[in-house]
Formats: sequence, C-alpha cells, structure tokens
Amino acid sequence: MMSNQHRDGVSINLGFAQDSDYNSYRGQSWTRSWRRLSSLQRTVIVLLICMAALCFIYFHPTFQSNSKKSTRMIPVNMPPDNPADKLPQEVVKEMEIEKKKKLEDLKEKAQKQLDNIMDNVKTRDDADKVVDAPAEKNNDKLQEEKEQEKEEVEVMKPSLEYDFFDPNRKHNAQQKAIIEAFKECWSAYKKYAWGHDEFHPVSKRHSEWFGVGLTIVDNIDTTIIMGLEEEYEEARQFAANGLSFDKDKDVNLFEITIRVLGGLLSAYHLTGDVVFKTKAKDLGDRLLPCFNSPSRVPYSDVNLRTGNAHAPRWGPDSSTSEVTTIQIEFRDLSKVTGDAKYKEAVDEVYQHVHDEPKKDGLVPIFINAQSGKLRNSGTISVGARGDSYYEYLLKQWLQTGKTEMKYKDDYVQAVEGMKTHLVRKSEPSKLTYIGELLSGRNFSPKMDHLVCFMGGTLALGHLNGLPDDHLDLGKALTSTCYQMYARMPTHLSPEIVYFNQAQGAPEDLIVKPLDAHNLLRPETVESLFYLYRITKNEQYREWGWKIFQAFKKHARIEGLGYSSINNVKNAGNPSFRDKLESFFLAETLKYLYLLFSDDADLLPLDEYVFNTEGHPLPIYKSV
Ligand code: DMJ
Repeated sequence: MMSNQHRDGVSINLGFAQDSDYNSYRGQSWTRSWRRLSSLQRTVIVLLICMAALCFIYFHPTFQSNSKKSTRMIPVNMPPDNPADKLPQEVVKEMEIEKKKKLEDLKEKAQKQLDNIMDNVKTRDDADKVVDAPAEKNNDKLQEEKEQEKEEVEVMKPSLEYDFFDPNRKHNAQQKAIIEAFKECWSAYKKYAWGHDEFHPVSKRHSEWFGVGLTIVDNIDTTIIMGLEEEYEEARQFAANGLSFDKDKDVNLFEITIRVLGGLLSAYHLTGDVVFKTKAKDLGDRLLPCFNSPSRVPYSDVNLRTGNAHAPRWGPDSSTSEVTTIQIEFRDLSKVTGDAKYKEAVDEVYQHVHDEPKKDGLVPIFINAQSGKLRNSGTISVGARGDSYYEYLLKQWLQTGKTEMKYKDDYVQAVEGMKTHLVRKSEPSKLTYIGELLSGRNFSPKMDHLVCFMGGTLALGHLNGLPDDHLDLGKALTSTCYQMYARMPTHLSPEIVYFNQAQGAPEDLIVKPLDAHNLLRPETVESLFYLYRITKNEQYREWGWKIFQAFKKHARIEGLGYSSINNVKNAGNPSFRDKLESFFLAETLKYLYLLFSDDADLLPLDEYVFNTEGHPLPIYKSV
C-alpha cells in the first residue's frame, strides 16, 4: 500500500491498480497494508469511518423522530399511520424525551468507539516505531553519511529573461537570409529524414549515428534563438514523444555530449521546459559508465542500453580533446539536477589531465583510459583531437564565474606554449597560423580548419581580462582563417591547409587533394562572431557575409538545403559529398545569425558560455 503526497493535497492510493496482483494480495495484505500506513494516513481513514458512522446514526430512520419504527411506540389500538400530533400532548412529550435519551446513548457509544479506535491507532504507531526504530536509525545514519560525502549542488533554474518568440523581434536582411537557409534545410530534413540522425540532401536519404534524431536535438536551441516557433514546436514534440535513449547502440561520449546533452541543456535553459531537463538527465546517466575505467579517464564509447563502455575500435587511446570537452555539459547537468555525480566524474578527469606532464601547457592528442597517461610521443595540435581541450580551459573558468583559477592558469600557460612552439608566419604574406608538433617535437606547418575556433576563444579571453596580445593573436589568426576561404576559387576553405615557410614562394596556402573538401564547418564564422561582438569592427560582418554567400553558391541544393562538398579548388564542379552535418545548423548558421544581430540582450557573453557545439549555457557564480 502506497501513499502519494501531491502538491495540491494528500491522496491515498490503495495500491491495487493491477487486478492480477489484487486477487493474490487481498487475502493476506490488509493487516500488513494497515501497518505500512503512516499515522496521518491511518488517522484520515479512521476519521472517515467515524464520520460515516455518525452520518449513519443521524440519518438512519431508526433515529429519526418521525420514523416508522418510532410509531411502534404508539399504543396498539391506534392506526399505525396516525400522525403523532394527534396523540395526547403528554404521550408525545414522553415519547420525545425517550427518543432523545436513546439518541444521546447511541452518540455516547459511538464517541467511545471512536476514542478506542484512536487510542489503538496511537498505540500501534508507537509499537511500529519501537519495531522500526533501529532500522530507521541505521537508515538515517547511512543517509547522513551519504549526504556528508556528497557535494552540495544548488539546483539552478533557468532565468528566462529573453522572449525568443516575441512577434515584435526584428531581423535584418542578412539574418532573414540566414533564417531562410536554416528553414530550407529543416523542411527538407523534415520531409525526407525526420527523426533520423543525419540527412543526405542529394540522395534524399538519411542515416543513423547515435539513433537519436541528432539533427533535431542539436538544433532545438537554433530554432529558439532564431525565433522560429513552428520549428521549435516540432522539435519539442519530438523531444517529448519521439526521443529515446534506450538504444542498443554504441555512442561516442564526446560527440553525444557536445551535440545532444549540450543541445538539451541549452533548450532547457532557454525555455524552462522540464522535458529537456528530464531527457538530459536520462542521457547523462547512460553516459556515466564511461568513467568506470581504472584511471577514471573515460572510455571513448558506451552502449546506451547496456552501459558497456570501451576504448575506440581503432586503438587503445581516447582523444585528449574528447575527454576534456565534456566538463561544461556535465557540470551544467549537475547544476540543473542538483546531483553532483556528473560534475564529480568530469572534474576528476580534468584534475587527472591537469596533473599530467605537459610541454609548456600543451598536450599530446591521445590519452590512455586504462593507465590515464597522455601519450608522450603523440602529436601536439590545436586541431583535430586537441582543439577543444584549450577551448574548455577558458570556458570552464568562465562557466564557474571566474572562481576556479586553475582553468585560467592552465589556459594562459597553454596560450604561451602555443606562442612559443606553434605560432608562425607564412610566406610571402606573413599570415599568422598555428602549426603542429609531430611526435611532440617536430614542427609541421599544417593547420586544420578546426584550429580557426582559437581566434574567437582568444578574443573571449581578452574580453574577460586576459592580456592584449591574446586579442592581437586572435585577430591575426582569424584574418588567416578568412584567407583560407578568400583565396580558394569557391571562396570556401579546405579542411586542412599547409602554410608555405620558404621565402620567395608565390602562395602562402598549399592544399593537398585529399584535404580539399569542406564539411560546412563553423570555426571561422564562430570566431567572426566573437570578434565582431567584442570589437564591433564591421570587417568581421563583411567577411561573414562573403562566406555565407559562398556556401549559398557552392554548397546549396535548391529546395533541399546544404551539403558538404569535395573540392573547394574547383569552382566549376566542387561536387557534393551528399551530407548535411548537424553542426552546419547548430553552429555555422547560428553563429552567422548572431554575427548579424544588433540585439545586445540576445545571449550576452557575460551571461552565457557557448559549448563547443554552439549551445549556450549559463555562466554560474561559482563552481
Ligand atoms: C563540431 O562538432 C564542434 O565544433 C567540435 O568542437 C568540432 N567539430 C565540429 C565542427 O567542426
């Protein structure tokens, strides 16, 4: 027998909802069930019984003055249906007195019975307490100990100050064009791929990666930020009714965290809708087994249903950026649920990496989950597998209200390390770029487009009080990233560029055939967004607009949205790769939309920190 305390009162559920259970349960359970009730519940039941008994007494014909029974007291020679008022006055009075007396007797008896029952309830309660006391004490003690062990996390609620769906929100011409691009992708995805992870706009097919409707969940916040109420409602419906993480599927911890967990948390903060929080918690719980490695550095993959976690299929190591780019999301999950376990898991990983030896703050791109060791001979890169390690150092410092100096210190040290070991200028134009250290030692003038996030991150650091040369480097690097677009025949950047170091060479950028593709990546427009917000220099908007135009010209399929392309060097035939990456909508178009926003109240940088997938999450006042 269970009792449920609801917000609007006390309700008692007798717990026999299932008929099959009921039959077998009925014979033996009333006494046990009664004993399991709290004294409040028992009192309520007893009072109800007593009230029913009193009602019975008051209203039953036996006790009514004009009842048929009372007529039996009338002398037998009188017709039974003769009204009492026809009897002599003294007889009637006598009858009234006798009836009143009887009624009083009965009331007294009922009251005595009620008192007995109440005494009994109290005694039983006390008896229960005696029997249960040691167990309760033990439980209390255990609970107390658990609470002491557990770090306290205050449950944070969304602030909801901005009305994203205000019909009076204004969009300028550029924003309208970007919204149009988003809507074109969304409606094609809706038509051909709804509920599936990714859309292939040339073949009009879809594919699965995690099997969770990735393109939708990664973009709930995009629909909100752009004020697209209809698309938001569709996404919300999916999250509420179509989204399930109960999948026998191996997923990559980092990718699902930044895209799906980050997307859900952001949607929760922007709307306050608990559906998103509930889903985020479910996902977070399913990802936690990743951290059950001997070193507590997470395995890269986990099965969402079984919780079986393991290293990647291709080797024993996890990527350094992957294990260090989950902290913002897990910390936020702890904040919104009040449960410290998520934050504790990722804090341990950060602390572990923090304690590992580094090259002037720079980390190799592989780490072993068994031993917890960074692979010493590993390449050092701010591109693939290294990138967001540096991004999350700065952003964790910001997320924690600049209270946790270890993140800032690590970040500043890493930027110094970059300046010493990785930053160079190319020939002949002296473009500033960030190269790599192969095997942790040998410089390579290779830069992934992924590195282009760093310009915006450096600017964001400067906005938060870091030195001027951070902003200078951020500007110079972003200028180079723009050149990676501007100097290609399609005006779109390749995936990887090599910078010329030889004096007298005619061109700064070398693009190898296998690196000439463009996946619609966001890093350059992301940096343009930060730099515009921070410097208000119109040049950044001009560059952003040119990049958007180039995407429109070479990556758009009319009526079907956008696809990644194979060759940015061939403007005549860049050839479609037939894939719309979810980050094109979640980041590239979102950052472009924000780049052109004149609304100072829209996601201010001192209130929100964007995760590495472009999902805004609140900045807290402390850890
Ligand atoms: C996104 O998923 C994120 O920006 C991540 O940090 C890097 N890769 C893609 C975009 O390029």
